[in-house]
Amino acid sequence: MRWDIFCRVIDNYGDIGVCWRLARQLVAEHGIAVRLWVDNVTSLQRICPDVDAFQEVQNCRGVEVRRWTEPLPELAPADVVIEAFGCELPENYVAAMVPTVSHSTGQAQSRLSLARGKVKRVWINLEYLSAEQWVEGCHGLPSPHPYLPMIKHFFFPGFTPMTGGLLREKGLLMQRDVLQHNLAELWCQLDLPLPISSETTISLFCYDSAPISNLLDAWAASTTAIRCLLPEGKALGQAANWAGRTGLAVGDSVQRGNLLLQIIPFLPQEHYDLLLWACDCNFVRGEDSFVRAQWAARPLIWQIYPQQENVHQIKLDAFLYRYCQGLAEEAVAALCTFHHNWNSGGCLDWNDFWQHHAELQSHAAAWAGQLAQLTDLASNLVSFCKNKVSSKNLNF
Ligand code: TRH
Repeated sequence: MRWDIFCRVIDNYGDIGVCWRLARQLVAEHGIAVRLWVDNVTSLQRICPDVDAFQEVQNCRGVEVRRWTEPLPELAPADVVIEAFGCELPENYVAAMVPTVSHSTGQAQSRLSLARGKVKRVWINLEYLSAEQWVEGCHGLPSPHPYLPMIKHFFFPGFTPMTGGLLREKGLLMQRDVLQHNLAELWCQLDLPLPISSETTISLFCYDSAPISNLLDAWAASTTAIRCLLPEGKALGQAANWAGRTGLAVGDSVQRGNLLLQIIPFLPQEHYDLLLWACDCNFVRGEDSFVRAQWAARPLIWQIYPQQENVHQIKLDAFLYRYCQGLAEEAVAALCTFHHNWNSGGCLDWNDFWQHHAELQSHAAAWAGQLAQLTDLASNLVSFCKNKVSSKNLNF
């Protein structure tokens, strides 16, 4: 089977982060030949430094990475076409996808089919992740093309068996467990010093709309020592202002009160996982880091990607509602209050939140265990597409 994944980088790294992870997993675990079309190869290079941002076509980790330019070169579409996050496929590619249904039979039809590639093709719109209830009802639904004889299917990631699930590589959790039991090795792989036992380590990945100064102030006033690891990126400007510096760069550190703030490089995607596994608490954002923080089985604070008319607040609450099941009332209140304030620029009471850290930690581990019972997204997607291909109806 051959698959084409199309990814348009809107902003940030989430779209390509998800597509890159999916592409690698399809190759490594399902033996699928994947072409990943991305309009901004530089963004991919940021999360995978082995990628050459100037190449039109290259092979990286078994994935054929191709710059998406329009019009796309004339080529035979793959058996499965993934349109990531409604990115809209190139017109000439869609035209080439149209099935070659002929009324002739036998040899004539099969020759025609061969000439234009396989007739049966699956077209998937891979959607953004949401914990909202309606996702279950929409996952897998068909959407007929307005004028071409083709059907696109919506595939929704999610947190329940009625959805497409979450990306999770084979062996990921075992690898996490091994390294979380050997923290010296984990910090060594990150090329960072092993924290002292009384220190709370926190990774911070957020948009610059977050109340970063409030957070750093709250940490400086923490009752216990905190080491914050801040990867190079959008938050650096605000952190520099807070520190009273003209700028902050990789390698810089600032000590204020009980907080030691350290600026670290933006890590390759696999190394970022290690950082999440290593830290006691992770501040994450968007979609992909948010999911990876859940696999890290450590307490997390999520900054959701802001949407118009505060639609994101509904998505945030839908997640909190699911995540908080089984957590004691006081910890729920502290977790929700902290999330709401972090996402709306409110006042942050770190000590109130972190007093529940032991409970939050065991809850994070239980949550990850519960999610691990679900089939992973790549496997669900492969089964879904195989089903569609074997369906009797040519147009599915
Ligand atoms: O970058 P994001 O804010 O992406 C967002 C969201 O996906 C959002 O839903 C989407 O609409 C918008 O993009 C366009 O956050 P996200 O999803 O966590 O993606 C970040 C990626 O960067 C993720 O794959 C992890 C990776 N990363 C590294 O590889 N190294 C690092 O050091 C860090 C901090 C992140």
